[in-house]
Amino acid sequence: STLLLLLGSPGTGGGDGSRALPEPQACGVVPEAWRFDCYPERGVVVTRELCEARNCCFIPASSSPPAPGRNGVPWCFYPPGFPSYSLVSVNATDLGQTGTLVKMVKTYYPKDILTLQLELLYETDNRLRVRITDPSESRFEVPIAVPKATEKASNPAYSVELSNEPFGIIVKRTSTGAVLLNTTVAPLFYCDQFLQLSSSLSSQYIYGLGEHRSSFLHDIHWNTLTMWARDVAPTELTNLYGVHPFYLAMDEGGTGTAHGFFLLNSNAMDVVLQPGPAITWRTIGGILDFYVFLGPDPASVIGQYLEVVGYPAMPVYWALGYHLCRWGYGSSNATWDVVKNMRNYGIPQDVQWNDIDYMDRSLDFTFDPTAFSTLPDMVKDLHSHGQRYVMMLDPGISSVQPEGGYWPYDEGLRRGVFINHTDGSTLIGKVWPGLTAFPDFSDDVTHEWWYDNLKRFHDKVPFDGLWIDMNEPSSFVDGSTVGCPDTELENPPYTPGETHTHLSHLTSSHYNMHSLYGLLEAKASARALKRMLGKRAFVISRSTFPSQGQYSGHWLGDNRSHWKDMYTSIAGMLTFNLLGVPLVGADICGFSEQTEEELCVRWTQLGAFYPFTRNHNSIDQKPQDPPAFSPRARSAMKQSLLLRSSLFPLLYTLFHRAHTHGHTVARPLLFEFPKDVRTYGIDRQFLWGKSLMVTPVLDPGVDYVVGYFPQGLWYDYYTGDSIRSKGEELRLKAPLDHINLHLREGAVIPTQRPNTTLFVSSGQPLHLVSSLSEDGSAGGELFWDDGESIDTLETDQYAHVVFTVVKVRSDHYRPGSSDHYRPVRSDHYRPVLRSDQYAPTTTDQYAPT
Ligand code: MIG
Repeated sequence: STLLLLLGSPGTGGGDGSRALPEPQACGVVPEAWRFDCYPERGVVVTRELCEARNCCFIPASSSPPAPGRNGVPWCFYPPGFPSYSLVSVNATDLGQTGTLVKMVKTYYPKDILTLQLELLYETDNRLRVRITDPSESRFEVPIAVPKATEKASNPAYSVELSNEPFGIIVKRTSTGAVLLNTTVAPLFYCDQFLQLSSSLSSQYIYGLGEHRSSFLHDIHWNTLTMWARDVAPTELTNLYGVHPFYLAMDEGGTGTAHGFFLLNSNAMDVVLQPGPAITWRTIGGILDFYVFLGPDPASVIGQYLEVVGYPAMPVYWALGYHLCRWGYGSSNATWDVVKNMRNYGIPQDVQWNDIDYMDRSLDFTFDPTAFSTLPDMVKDLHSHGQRYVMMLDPGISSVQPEGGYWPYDEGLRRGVFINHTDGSTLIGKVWPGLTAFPDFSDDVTHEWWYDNLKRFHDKVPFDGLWIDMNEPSSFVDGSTVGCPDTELENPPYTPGETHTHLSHLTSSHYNMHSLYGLLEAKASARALKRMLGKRAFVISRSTFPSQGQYSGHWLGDNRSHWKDMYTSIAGMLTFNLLGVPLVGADICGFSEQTEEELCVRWTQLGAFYPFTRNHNSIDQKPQDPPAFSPRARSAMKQSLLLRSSLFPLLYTLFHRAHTHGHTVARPLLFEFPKDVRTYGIDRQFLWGKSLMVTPVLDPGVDYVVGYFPQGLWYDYYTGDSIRSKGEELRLKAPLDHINLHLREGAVIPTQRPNTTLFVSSGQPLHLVSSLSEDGSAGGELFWDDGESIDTLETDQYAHVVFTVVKVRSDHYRPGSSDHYRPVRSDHYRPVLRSDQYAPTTTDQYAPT
């Protein structure tokens, strides 16, 4: 075939007339940035022979070999005109169009589906849905409830063009003509276990695509993001605990408009970003079912995405307090001592947690009868101090019966709640307690059994919320105790990134549902808690999937006590806010390895602005709770936690907005300043809502921090001093006891006198802080209710107060006169800091450079 390529004789290759090798000129015209990988299999050294056997172009790239885990410029790529599907018919439907796609030539993967059905659904003016399915056989579809449109959008913000030969979809924004999607750039694949769709991207500014550890703005230089839920400590270039095939992208040309894309598919997949800019979705199952969201601003894109997968739940108020946890307190008394210490120092703490070490022999729904004998008393004591208790549960249920039997397993077997092998026997893996069975949370019977277990345990230990770990699900053995069967599902023709070691124990449903496990466990847990306690459920889950926010929050997993991990937590937090899981935070001070005092102080200050604020530490590390440090460090931590507590009314109101409108809580600057390209890559600063900007120190040994201030007037939160920025970087003073906070002009934010636990319906007085804009106006709001009842909005048990400040310029104001507006010296506008309002006492917070 090498010879044929050199001869460049089209149409004569390989005996099969349609299998022609591409002409060298055709290969040569493809720019490197636009090469779509024809040989993505990992671990294969792609030779000319292998490449040409696929009828692809083989040209070594100019660049040096790619970094590990990152594919560089492909040497083997699809030529223009590579066989793909043709659109042979199109018909109008009530909601859009339907069409038939056919393909004549099989690909090099098994089981091509040669006839496909295309459905275009103009669901709303800002939402297009496209489904490509197999008309002859139904394939797996993700079991989450998405809205069903009943009427075709009347005035869509998008237009759709279909290319017939080869088939492709081009989606444009009507108002600007910007191309948001163009799938003609590479051939479409639709085989039983290999589905691939590529598209141009309209810019290099792309966000989302969790769960990965990276900067907030993704790198598009040959960056493969694998999606397959996996128990692995946050590392770059590898798939982590959750799966979120959604991206937000800015339109071309820096106009500030944005759009989104969501592939509703739960199979193992690779998502490849390349500098074209372009994207490839490569999944090994399910169907191609995707949405395009038209925004037009970034925040609206997220709102539109969350309309599809569900708005996040309104958290119970104490979810927003300070949580303290570690693996390896060793006993309930040691845990209790930490709580007492916190109280002695007057440091805010709403919730105490325990990790698996509270369990008896690592068994769920038990507690160690000796080391944790006082656990029930500790929990009662927490309650009598207005504090809460949360403990860990792992999904693996021990199948080795300890003496006296083990109800969760025995009863689970009796009710048939566990995942089985295809022959119907219980699949056994290995987790902390040893051999374990795995509950099948896709089944209602399992939900009932989970509830019964929780109830039985709650009667002994009246816990308030749940921490669900290991739910990727994680197992310490590949497959099961009997290994893996030798089936097509176990040996897919293409294996996305880090999936092979876990592409195991695959019953056909696990192949499709693996990455949904954490979602379904969270759903079962939230349901059970609501039913048992009659209040909003508190669940924090390690594994997540779209729609997760309806049931749980998320922590970012097993980070290390490094400065870098503190920095990447901001990107993680912002990404999960885009993904509809705003209740998110990282282990403050770091999980593995030993933290240091300075790092822990800075991290506690940043963590005070995570929507979910928890200090958690690994086993065998020295304590890192605030009392464990020097008086100076301790008081800096205390100050930042009191500050958080004082801002609770704002935070709670932001969560209300997330719950009712799909807004972000911790918000990237680009959401508020989408026309300012300088904000697009910012992930060292962030906002709470639209106005409160947080500029944490992320480096050791410094007493200043540089932050970007988008154009406008900003007020130092503590002093009220103002800065008028042209859109510039400023150097701010940042002594160890200080975290920089600035209020954007035009805000009114509700605050509360802080306390060591949060109060909602009674107790601490509320205040307002207002940062007037140049024209003397400002606005804001407060959502307030009892903090824990379910559906207070629906049942009208809440207060929603809107604040507006208008400057009345009676001295000067003449309607219609052109000179009525005069800028006033900015220091006239200071937030009113009332004497009883909490403001940490530091001096000289900023010094513009
Ligand atoms: O295999 O329960 O991410 O927070 O402390 C480790 C022990 C299991 C992993 C969690 C971590 C937790 C730890 N768990």
